[in-house]
Amino acid sequence: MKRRNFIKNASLTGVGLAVGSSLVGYAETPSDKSFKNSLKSTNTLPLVIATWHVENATAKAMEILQNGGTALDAVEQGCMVEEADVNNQSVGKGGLPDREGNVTLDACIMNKDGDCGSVVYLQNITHAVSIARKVMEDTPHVMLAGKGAEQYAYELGYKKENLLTESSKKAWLEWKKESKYKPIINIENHDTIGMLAIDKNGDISGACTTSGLAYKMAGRVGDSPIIGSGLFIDNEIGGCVATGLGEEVVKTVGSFLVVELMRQGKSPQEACEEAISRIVTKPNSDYKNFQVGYIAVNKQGETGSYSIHQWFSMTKFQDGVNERIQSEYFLKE
Ligand code: SD4
Repeated sequence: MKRRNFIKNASLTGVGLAVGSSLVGYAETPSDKSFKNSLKSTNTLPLVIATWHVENATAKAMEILQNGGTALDAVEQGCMVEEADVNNQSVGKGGLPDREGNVTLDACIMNKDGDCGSVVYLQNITHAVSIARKVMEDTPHVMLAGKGAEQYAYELGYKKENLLTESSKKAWLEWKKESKYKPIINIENHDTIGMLAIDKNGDISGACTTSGLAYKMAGRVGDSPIIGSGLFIDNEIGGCVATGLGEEVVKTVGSFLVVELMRQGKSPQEACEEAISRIVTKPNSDYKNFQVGYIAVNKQGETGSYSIHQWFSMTKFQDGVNERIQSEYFLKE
């Protein structure tokens, strides 16, 4: 049984690699020498990558890195750009609410020393990522939830805010008419933000922040604040962040898996593809109906991204170029 699964997984990974190689931006196969060289030739530091289409966020992070700031400062401040953007309906202020109309935020952050902090089910505070950082730096804990996290934010001087904007409220009221729950694939191509940065010293940090799935059950927490699932950093190896249906990421401990695969010698691209294959090869996987995407960077500054469905993208800022890179994907139809 184990052996059969192993073979099944191995062959599917092979499919992912072969299919991926024919796509956007990659003319050669992954085993082709020039393909490997092209990945290696772009590894100048500092660099920042983020999930989805978030050029303003990566620009903010790069500004910090260029001024000699740490990767930790860069990912926090980059994520804060999206948290404050009321037009982004899946992060921070303006995020779509749960079924009861409450906007609840999940976020986490991890630094070069392997320290981490997270907040789950945080309400009434826009900058969840900053509270997560404070949990990491100023408390003896890793994770604060709900009222405790909110109370901690007030103690830090944050003010209570209404995170439900008029347009998110309108969307929720519209949804309530039928109350049909189905994860939305690639919502507006602009979703949960996960960000990874390497600073001038070569140190890696990462952060992730989200309002979670729109119209989730009250109390639901996704992958984004769960260290190892939504985010993982190992400064010796690299980092990974996830987006999409958090339940599936949690079940496979996705980001930790990607970093461990890189430790074993896989490139960031190969590691992301293998982590997606673990999801889609599960018996009875419903992967046609949900999206998961990973982005990853290794210590050498090589990057990769992969998703189940088309239209996932990564924003990358390196060598003065801040660009959106369409991700390779598994499901070709
Ligand atoms: C969650 N992973 O709460 C988040 C949502 C997300 O793209 O990333 N959507 O499950």
